[in-house]
Amino acid sequence: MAGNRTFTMIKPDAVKAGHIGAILNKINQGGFRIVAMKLTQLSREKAGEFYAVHKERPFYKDLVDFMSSGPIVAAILEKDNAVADFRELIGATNPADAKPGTIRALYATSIGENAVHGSDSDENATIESNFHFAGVELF
Ligand code: FUP
Repeated sequence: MAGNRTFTMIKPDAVKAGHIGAILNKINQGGFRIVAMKLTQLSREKAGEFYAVHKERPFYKDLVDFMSSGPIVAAILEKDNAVADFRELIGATNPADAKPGTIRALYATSIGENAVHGSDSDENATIESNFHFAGVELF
């Protein structure tokens, strides 16, 4: 079952710009079922923990500042081949490289403020889902 789930966040830029509804629509049209979802805001500490893998990268501080700058929507999504199919739906990390019609091509403004997160492996999907939804009922 873990292989059929991925974790996403609609990031502060997209929430602020009023794109929650449009992005959820793309997610549903892409064949994903929402099994958990919440509107929340990450503290700097929690954002730093979530992106700890990037701690040594030059963009880490900006990333943590940005991800804790406003509300996000966190969700767990279910579909066959969820991780890979969702990465396809969101497009490349840099919206300039994202295929037309992908969520990042439509709604991201820069590589740093790129509208959505999608897990990059089944293992990380589980870790990231637990990070936000440990103990929460999944539907
Ligand atoms: P992705 O898996 O597509 O979200 O991309 P990464 O895990 O490589 O990067 C995570 C986040 O770090 C990105 F969403 C935005 C930020 N980032 C930058 O700000 N600059 C970079 O050069 C790479 C990533």
